[in-house]
This record gives sequence, structure tokens and C-alpha cells, in this order.
Amino acid sequence: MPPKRKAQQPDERPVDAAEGKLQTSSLLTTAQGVRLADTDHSLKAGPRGPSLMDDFHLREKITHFDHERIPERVVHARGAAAHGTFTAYGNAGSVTRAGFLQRGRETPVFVRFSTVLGSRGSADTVRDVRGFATKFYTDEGNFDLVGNNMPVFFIQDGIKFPDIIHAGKPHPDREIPQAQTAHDTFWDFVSLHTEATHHVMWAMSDRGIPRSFRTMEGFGVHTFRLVNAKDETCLVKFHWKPVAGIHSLVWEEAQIAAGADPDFHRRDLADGIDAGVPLEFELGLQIMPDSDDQTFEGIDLLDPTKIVPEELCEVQLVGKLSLDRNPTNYFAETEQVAFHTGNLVPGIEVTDDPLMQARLFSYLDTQLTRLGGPNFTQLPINCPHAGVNDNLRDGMHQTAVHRGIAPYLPNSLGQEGEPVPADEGAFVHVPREVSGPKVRANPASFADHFSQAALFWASMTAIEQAHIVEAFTFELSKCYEQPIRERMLGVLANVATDLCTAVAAGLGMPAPSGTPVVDPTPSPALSQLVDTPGPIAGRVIGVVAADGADLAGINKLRRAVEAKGAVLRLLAPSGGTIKRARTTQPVERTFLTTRSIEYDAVVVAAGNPTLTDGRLTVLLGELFRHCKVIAAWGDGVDVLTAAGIDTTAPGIVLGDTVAKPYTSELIAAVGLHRAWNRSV
Ligand code: HDE
Repeated sequence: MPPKRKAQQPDERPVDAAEGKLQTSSLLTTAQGVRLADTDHSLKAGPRGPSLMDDFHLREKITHFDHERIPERVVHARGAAAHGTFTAYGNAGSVTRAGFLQRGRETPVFVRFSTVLGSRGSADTVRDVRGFATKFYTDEGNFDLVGNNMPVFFIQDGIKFPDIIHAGKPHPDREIPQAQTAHDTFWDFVSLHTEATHHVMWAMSDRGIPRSFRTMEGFGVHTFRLVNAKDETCLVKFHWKPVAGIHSLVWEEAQIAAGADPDFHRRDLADGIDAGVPLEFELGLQIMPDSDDQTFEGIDLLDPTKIVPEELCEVQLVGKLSLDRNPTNYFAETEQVAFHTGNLVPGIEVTDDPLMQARLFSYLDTQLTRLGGPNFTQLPINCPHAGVNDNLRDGMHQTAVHRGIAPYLPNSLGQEGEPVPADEGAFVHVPREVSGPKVRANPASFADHFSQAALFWASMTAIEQAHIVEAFTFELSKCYEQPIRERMLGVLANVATDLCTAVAAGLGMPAPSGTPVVDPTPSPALSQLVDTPGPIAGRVIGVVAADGADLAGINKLRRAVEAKGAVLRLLAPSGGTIKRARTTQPVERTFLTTRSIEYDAVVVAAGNPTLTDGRLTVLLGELFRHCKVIAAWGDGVDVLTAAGIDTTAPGIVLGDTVAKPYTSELIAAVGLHRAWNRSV
């Protein structure tokens, strides 16, 4: 009789055990743990002789290095991420059974922000859509909300995704331009696929150049289906609302930053967290009935080129995300994180939006190439925090040491992991009738390509409209092919005549006539300009000073802005410290190492009225042109005047000393983001 086999155990992942041994030695070793005496000299036949095959350390070191890279993401290659916590308010409990949305529940999260088109080393501030992908490590498994900072998409059917991306990526012959839509193939595609028009309006607006990850909205884009404990369903759209408000760069800043600091957004993210100022967003839901035709107020909820205006369906805030921890290792976490729209938890389902349907296939598929096989869920950053007991086995990079002999169910050998009944937290799809002829066709409602592009245009303030006109003009000017420009003007003529006319004027071309949407109802919620001051957390305020400056005033100002979560940086003609009497302060930036883009406001301290420098003049001039707050106290105002700044213009904050009214006025001015009424 064969010996009785030991009962099977659930998977035992040795991840923790491996982590326990890896990288724990305080001594230098090989990957095999052999201690090394020298890592700077290869083993040679004499100091001038050839290297020897004997040198296992040289071979291991070079071989490992040769294989350090993995394929970058085919889209969203450039990204930065942070860890944090999501806390549910509990008010979503009536519409979804998802555990992480129940009252008071705290869930660890990892969020990766990205641009779409550029390669991994491209600049952060290019005009592009931003990815906003959140992994919730819930008790019921991982839920990934893989969204963008714009609520609509270029295409309605996922089958066109390779096409729009081929059109947006650099031209295949010379691989230029990098991380740009300002070229022929992009505008060729979008002018031929007019369903892209609404999204193009967003991309050409200030939303395409966010000030920071902290100040942009996020959207799930597609309509999702929520299921509550009674199996009742509703349709929802997900929103992330930034607590810091929605703010953008101006185009010239974005361009300067792309050269002066290509890491502008990732630096801001990491620095803000290091400074103890977490990025905060509230999760919002637009909750709509799960109607048979899946429309709301005439809007097709399966069409990802459409929004539901907030005035028609309020965004209800259901929880708060706080990102407060930087990754420890970029590659292990930010590069290896694998999001998937199919990572859903009980209570959240997808709808039949044909863009979403294609995504359900793509995200899992892409990781197989990118992360080299099917076991990427075992990487620490992708590992669910919920217990795992699957019957998936083997494959490249398997790190689990599975026990037992029966990875199948049912079995009679004692393997644990029986299927779970629905009332014990299993994911059970809500039964839905599905029928229809097998066709390659769109619903008729998908033919409406212009109504919401016109709605977006009508919802913008004059300043925002001017930026959109400039962006279209800039991008189309970069096209070589005149017919593409003409066709795109034809598209704009169907959105709004004033938009088309203004862009045509900028291009020096005649404006074609079209059939623009008549009197679209604006959605004021789409405008990001504010007329009451918002929070200044995460903002950067520069103080210009030199030896002899009012250091006590600088200290007061630092305390006042830091109390609001902003950062103060001292900039001076040269490095080291600045002195007054026996006190000193360290210089954080010099005129050589800084540019205006680093600051939301610059203040000139009292004490150096004769301070002049060509670079300071450029810095202040740029701040003035970009409508940012410029300030001075005491005789610091003389520095502004000497640099040619009109100190009577809006957004210039002057005071005698650093007292409460002065700091309050300054903080309020920064909270308005820009002095848009400054004529430049
Ligand atoms: Fe993605 N997308 N996408 N996408 N997407 C990827 O997955 C894809 C779409 C989005 O930080 C890839 O792991 C298809 C919409 C973000 O790691 C890939 C279609 C939205 C990220 C992929 C879409 C997004 C990705 C590349 C049309 C907003 C970055 C690497 C059917 C709602 C995630 C990867 C991160 C990444 C495919 C459309 C957002 C290739 C086929 C719509 C934020 O799988």
C-alpha cells in the first residue's frame, strides 16, 4: 500500500522569505552570496594582460547589466507613482457591495501617473493626456481603476486603438517628433476620424498641460455598473477630484520645463511627498439608473467620447485618496506595476462600451511581453493583499513553491481552495440578457461627433478659449501637409465658427464654413478657472534675496506658507548661505540653476534694493508674462522696478514688512493660481 499523502496546503509564496535573504548582507557579495574583495578590477593575466574567463564576478556583473531593461510600455511609458491610502466615506454602500467603499474602510493604494505618447525618458510637461491609474489592494482582491485626466477618449471602438497610437507616435521613418501630437500623422488621423473631435478639444485645452499631478482631475472614462448587496445595479462614471484644485501650466512654461527640467512633474510629486504634503483626491460617482437603453438624458453611456455634464448628474464624493509615500525603487514598483481593467472586485462590473471591452483583453496581454511571462502578479507591487489560492502553476519567473500534487478542482487528495458561494464574497457577474446579430457596426448614436465638442468649447472662459485657439494653431502649424490643415479646419467649422475662424486666422488660411452646433448648453463645471482662492498646498514660492536681506521677514514668510502646505525656496545670486548680521540662511537655488517655471510665485525680500542680474530680469519677466504672482516687501520693490516689472499690474503683491495681512494677501493671490486679468 503506498504511503498516505500529506493533505495539500494552500499556496505558500516564498516572497517574504526571499525578501528576507535578498539584499540583507552588509557585505558586498555576488548574486550567489559569495563575498567579494574587489569589484573595480577584472581578473587579468597581469595588470596589462587580457581578462580571464575565470572571472565569475566580471561575467555575472556584466551579464546582469546587459539584461537590466524590460520593454517600456507601448503607451504610457513615462510615469511616476506613489503609495497611499483610500478611505471610504461609506455613502456608496447603498449602490455597491464593494468592501473598500463601505464606511470607514481604509485600503492601501498605489497610483501611477503618466503621459501617453512619449518614451520612458521623455519630458513630463508635453501636451498630452495624463494617465491616472490606481491599484486598490482591497481585502477582496485588487481593483484597478485605470483612468485618464480627461473624461473622454479619441475613439469609440478599441479596434482603432493601434491606429490612433500609430498616428500619435513619432513618424516611423525618422522617429520624430518625440512625445508630441504636433505632427502630420496625428492630425491626419483625427481629422479623418471625427469621433476624436471632443477629445482633441480637451487635449488642446489647458488640461493637456497640468501644473502637477496634484492639480489634475481623474476620470474612469467608461461607464461602469455597480451592484449592491441586494443585487440591484446602477450605472456610474468615476471621477477623481483634486483637493488642491485643477490648475495648469501655460504653454510657454510647459515648453521651457521640457528643456530646463524634463522631470518637472515627477520631481514635484516626490518633493511634495518628501515635504510632508500628501497629494489628495476625492473619489466621486455620477450615479445613473441602469436603464435598458443605457442612456442618460439622451447621452449614450456606452459611448466613451461623451461625458455626462455634472449639472445633469451630480458627482457624489464617496472617499478620499491620500498619496503620502514615495516608492523605494522606481523599477521594482513604478516600472513593474501592472494595471488591468479586468481587475475588478465584487460590486463593480464593466459595461459593453466597445472601448472598454478591448481593454479587457489588452492589459493582461501586454504584461506578458513587458514583464516576461504570466507570473507578474507575484511581483511585490502587483501582489494582492487579499489571500491568494489559485491553481495557476509554473511559468517563467515562478517564485511560489507550491505544495501538493493536485492543482485542479475538485480533487480527492485534500487540496484546499474550494469555490466560494456568492454570499461569502465571491465575484458573481450579475446575470444580463445578451443578444444581437453578429455585426461590425456602431450604434446610430455613435455618429454624433460634434455636440459635446461644442459643449466643451461653450463651457470655457475667454482665457481658456484663447489657449485652445493657440494650441490648435501651434499644432497645425507644425504639420507639413496643407490638406491636413484644411481638413482639420473643416472639422472645427462643425464645432464652432469663432473657434474655426480664429485658428484659420492664426494659420493664415481661409476659414471654411460648416454646420456648427447651435447654442450648445454650457457645463460651467468644465471650466477650471476660479475666482475665489483655493488651497496652496504643494505650491512653490521663491524668495529672492542676497547678503543683507531681511532674514527675519523671510522666516516669517516661510512659516506662513509652510503652514498652508506650500514650500519656500531661497534663491540668490550664488550658492552657500546668505548673511545678515550674525544670522544666515542656506541658499536653495541660484540664478544660474533656476528658471521661473519652478515657482508659483516669487517674492523679493527687503534689504537688497540694488540687486540686478540679467537672469533675474528674465525670471521676473517670465513670471509676469505667465500671469504668476510677483511680490516684494520694503525696498525689494526697487528690484522689481529695475527689472522692468509694472508694479501696478494685477497679481503684484507689495507690502512694507512681512506681517499677517501681507502673507494672507500673498497666499490668497497664489490660491487664485494666476492673475489672468494682467494684460500681457
Ligand atoms: Fe490604456 N493601455 N488602452 N487606456 N492605459 C495601457 O497597458 C489600451 C485606454 C491607460 O500606469 C497598456 O500596462 C487599449 C483608455 C493608462 O501602467 C496597454 C485601449 C484609458 C495606462 C493599453 C486603451 C487608458 C494604460 C500599456 C483601447 C483611460 C497606464 C501598458 C481599447 C480610461 C497604466 C499597460 C500604467 C496603459 C491598452 C484605452 C488608460 C497596451 C487597447 C480609454 C492610465 O495595455
